[in-house]
Amino acid sequence: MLAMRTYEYHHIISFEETNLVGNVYYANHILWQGRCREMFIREYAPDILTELSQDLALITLRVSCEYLAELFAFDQILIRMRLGTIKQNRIPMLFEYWRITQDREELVARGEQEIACMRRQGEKLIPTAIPSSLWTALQPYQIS
Ligand code: SSV
Repeated sequence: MLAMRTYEYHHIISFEETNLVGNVYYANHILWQGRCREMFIREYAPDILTELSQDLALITLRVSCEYLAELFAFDQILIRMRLGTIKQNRIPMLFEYWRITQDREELVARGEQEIACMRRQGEKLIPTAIPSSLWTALQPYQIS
């Protein structure tokens, strides 16, 4: 089987992300999905940032997370992002959250989100093709 390529984002959990009980507040997992996709753009298609300040809009259509284990301050997390099946202007992303320790990697959460490429036209949002730089950056992550 052909292994699907992943984009990796590393994160070390801070006390600011934990709650009174000491474990990570659930909403942070969604923030990390956001950081992961942004770092991908920053690394592989930075011109998208300029476009976003003009008429491009990358609209988040859905987000989810399935929590498998509690996380704590100083845990080292590796987020692996995979590309789902692109349909028209929509880009689905799949996330695996791994806790990394000296001797093992533990799957601690799974997530998904989908964005749509749109352009602002006055008050309206009009569907638009995936911008070419982003499309090119995504190609190595498509399963053939
Ligand atoms: C302003 C804003 O909302 C930015 C959104 C950024 C979206 C980035 C999407 C990147 C998708 C990357 C998919 C890569 C799969 C391996």
